[in-house]
Amino acid sequence: MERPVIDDDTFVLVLTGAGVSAESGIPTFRDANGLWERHRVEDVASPEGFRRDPTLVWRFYSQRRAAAAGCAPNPGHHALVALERRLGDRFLLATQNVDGLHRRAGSERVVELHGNLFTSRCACCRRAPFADASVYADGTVPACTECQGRGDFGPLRPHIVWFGEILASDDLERVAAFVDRGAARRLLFLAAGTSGNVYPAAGLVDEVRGAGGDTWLVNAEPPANVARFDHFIEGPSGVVLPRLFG
Ligand code: BV8
Repeated sequence: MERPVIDDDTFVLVLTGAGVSAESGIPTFRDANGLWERHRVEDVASPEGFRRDPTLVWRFYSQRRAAAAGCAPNPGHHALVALERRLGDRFLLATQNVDGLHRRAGSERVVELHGNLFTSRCACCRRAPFADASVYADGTVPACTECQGRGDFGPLRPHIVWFGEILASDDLERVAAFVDRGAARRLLFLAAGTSGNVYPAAGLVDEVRGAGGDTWLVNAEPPANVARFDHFIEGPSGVVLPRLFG
């Protein structure tokens, strides 16, 4: 199997998607039997859907919280932890996954581009997002305890970036700064387990290529954007990533 050269000058930016958690038992989005086959994305993962039916949205995320809490990181997650320990600040992991499995595996330099399943925030007030593993299976829409009574009482919502919402600017800036630092030395980009359908994450490969970086993709099958990568390794990330970096 082709393997990337990682020397003392190399900066590695990793982008992961749902495929990396598939071997932990977490369903992907766009595969057969994926989440978007059973749920309309505009109903459960958009601000308009939440305004229309917050009960449905909380049921969807409650089910996912309950399922993810029972899952454990797999060898793909652990291989990225080992790579980070080797590279230190020359490593950054940008994940589209909200399941928290990278951090549970031990990854520290992590940017959760699409938020976190086990964090909630108020839909109305400026209260800081907070850790929350609550499951609302009975149709409850949780209320914010901080703005209640001050006239702008609002429901809590999952701390997730929904379609049509803007990703956190400090997260995007952290990734862009890493690309700049790596481009000044030797930059390697690895995407794993992602179909390359969702922007801005799907555009990262083009940014890295524009900066002169080498681009790798590990995926169970060739996705539509495979031609935008310099190297493609077909296979399950839980098997391929430990072989690449083990
Ligand atoms: C925004 C909720 C600014 C979280 C998610 C540019 C061009 C076109 C459109 C746009 C554009 N820029 C912005 C857009 C609009 C939109 C977008 O991208 N639309 C697409 C669909 C065309 N983007 C946005 O709205 C973003 N916001 O840009 O703000 C803005 C705003 C308004 C107006 C202008 C600008 C916000 C995007 C946030 C999306 N949030 N979901 C949740 O509940 O989890 S997206 C959802 O998709 C998940 O977060 C997920 O992480 C993400 C990406 O999916 P993947 O991870 O790739 O998963 P998928 O199932 O697709 O693929 C899995 C792959 O793994 C498969 O290929 C499979 O073969 C493989 N696989 C399976 N098993 C394995 C495996 N591989 C390896 N090993 C295995 N074992």
